[in-house]
Amino acid sequence: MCKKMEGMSVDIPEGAVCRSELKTVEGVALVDTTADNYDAISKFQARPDDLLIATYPKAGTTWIQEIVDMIYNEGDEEKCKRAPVFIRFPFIDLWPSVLIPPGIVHAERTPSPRIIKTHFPFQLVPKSFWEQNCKVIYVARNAKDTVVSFYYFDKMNRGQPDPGTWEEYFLNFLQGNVSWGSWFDHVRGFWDKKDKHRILYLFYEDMKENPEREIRKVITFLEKDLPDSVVNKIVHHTSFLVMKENPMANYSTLPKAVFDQSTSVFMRKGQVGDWKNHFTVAQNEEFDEVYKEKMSGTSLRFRTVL
Ligand code: PPS
Repeated sequence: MCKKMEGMSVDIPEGAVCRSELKTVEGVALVDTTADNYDAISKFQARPDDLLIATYPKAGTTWIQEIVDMIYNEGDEEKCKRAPVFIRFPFIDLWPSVLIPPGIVHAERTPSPRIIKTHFPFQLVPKSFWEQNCKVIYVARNAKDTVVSFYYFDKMNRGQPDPGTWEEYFLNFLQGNVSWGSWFDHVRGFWDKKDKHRILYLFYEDMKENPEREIRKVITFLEKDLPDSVVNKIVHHTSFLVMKENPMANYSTLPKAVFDQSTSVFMRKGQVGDWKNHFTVAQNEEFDEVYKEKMSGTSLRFRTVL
């Protein structure tokens, strides 16, 4: 039987997690449990030394989380293996029915300095992050690879709305009719605000092209000073192949009732350009047309191949 909002349990039988519906908050599509509790989430109290990791889903959140944790722990992999990623980093948007408490409760119980995850678009991020002048790292990934990654994720994450067919999902994504809303509004929203707040805006494609260069940007932003030997360790520990085998980073500790990784693994391909294996010629044309319209007037540029 499918149950929702029944409190916490560590024993998660098949069917205990059920797929969400989408509801809107200020016109942004969110999973129903997040939308229903948004009022409480919006009142979350940030602390000045919180670091917020903000992303549209599938942009490289887990990757940047691991990088930041390695920086905070000065390259000590064992310390970064202290707990799975979803325990180490409270995800304030979430209001799960099982396994972990609501994200804001999880965050309140986490000692400072906290590294907090959100997928909210700029305007839905709790205001206290801006009032406290918190640092924010935003990672953006090109829309074509994002929609492919998101489709496979929504198939295997049993708490997400049913993605339907690839063709249906593709159209829903273009219309912003997926969890956390429009990719276009999300990447533009943070881009427009990046110089008004302490926001480091990174690109997944740049991280793939030259991880060391991007990791050094993060180290500088966090005002840390680490020797080359530690930077090299961070590059290695956060590479796709190492993270794919790391149970504390690859979500394999989540029960199948939550993430059914027999459908698709979380650390799926980690590439730039995989969209070419999924888009038809017609879909690509349609995508480019919508893209041109929705991205008009911005200086924001993405690479869809390296
Ligand atoms: S989530 O669910 O929104 O938090 O997912 P997120 O972590 O943002 O995105 C998952 C995608 O990022 C890829 N990934 C990586 N790529 C390259 N290098 C490293 N180290 C890395 N870690 C995660 C992961 O494989 C997902 O992308 P796809 O394209 O599906 O493989």
